[in-house]
Amino acid sequence: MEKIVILTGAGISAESGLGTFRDAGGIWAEHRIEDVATPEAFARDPDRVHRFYNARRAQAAEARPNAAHLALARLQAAHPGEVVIVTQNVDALHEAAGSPGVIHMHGQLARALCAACGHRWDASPEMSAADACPSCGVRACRPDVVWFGEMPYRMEEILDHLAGADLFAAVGTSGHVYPAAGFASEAAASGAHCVEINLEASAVAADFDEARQGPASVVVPPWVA
Ligand code: BJW
Repeated sequence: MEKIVILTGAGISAESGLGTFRDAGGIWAEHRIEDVATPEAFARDPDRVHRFYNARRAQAAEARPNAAHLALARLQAAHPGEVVIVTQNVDALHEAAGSPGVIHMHGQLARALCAACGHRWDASPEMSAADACPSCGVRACRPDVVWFGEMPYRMEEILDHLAGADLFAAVGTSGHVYPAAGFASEAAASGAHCVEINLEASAVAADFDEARQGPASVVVPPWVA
């Protein structure tokens, strides 16, 4: 049984209409990271951070999975238990495509997190700093996403998957954000064949054995077939 680990980034959702972060005109061209994607930004101005994520949540709710999400779901269905998808994306497009067990290492727009007690629940479309936690009642509700300086979710499980991988593929991620940017080198160290699928070479392209360049919706379907 072959073990395949697929890391996805914002590029896989670009053709579903969701903006990437670092491409020209991307999210970080419109918003400064220090204003919206750090714990300090949230402590300073929670309303601004909630406005940013409420807008992204509304946009994500309109998006539909594209041919790349659908192809990865088909790959999982064809090889039950052999294909793990780890996504840095906070949208739910892999789930909408039918992928089971997706690991959301940077959290999910659709979930809320209580900064006081750690309770999680389904986010309302318009979250606000005044929302009370359904468990402890404290008004410290934040989006359940991982900001710079915070520990990505389920790292031990991800590192175990990488250590056992025969094949590792990264789809639509720039390789600028760690620890995800280090996954190819982790997987390669354990003997996995590493494939990068992207419009262009990422910042960590040298860690891969093979590159397939082009839009994910064009490159991924024949790659999984
Ligand atoms: C297409 C396409 C198409 C377009 N088809 N392709 C080591 C060295 C240096 C620094 C650090 C380090 N380790 C940690 C750090 C600090 C920091 C970090 O990485 N800083 C760097 C910027 C230098 N990392 C952290 O703080 C992380 N936490 C951490 O490390 O905790 C400690 C720890 C220690 C030990 C072990 C484990 C942990 C947390 C990072 C959290 C990132 N959060 C964000 C926001 C999430 C919520 C939200 O969505 O708002 O995550 S930032 C943003 O970047 C988001 C993304 O998931 C992430 C990655 O972006 P992604 O997906 O790669 O998108 P882009 O836009 O960068 O690239 C898109 C790509 O797609 C491009 O390449 C295009 O070419 C391509 N593309 N269209 C195919 N159609």
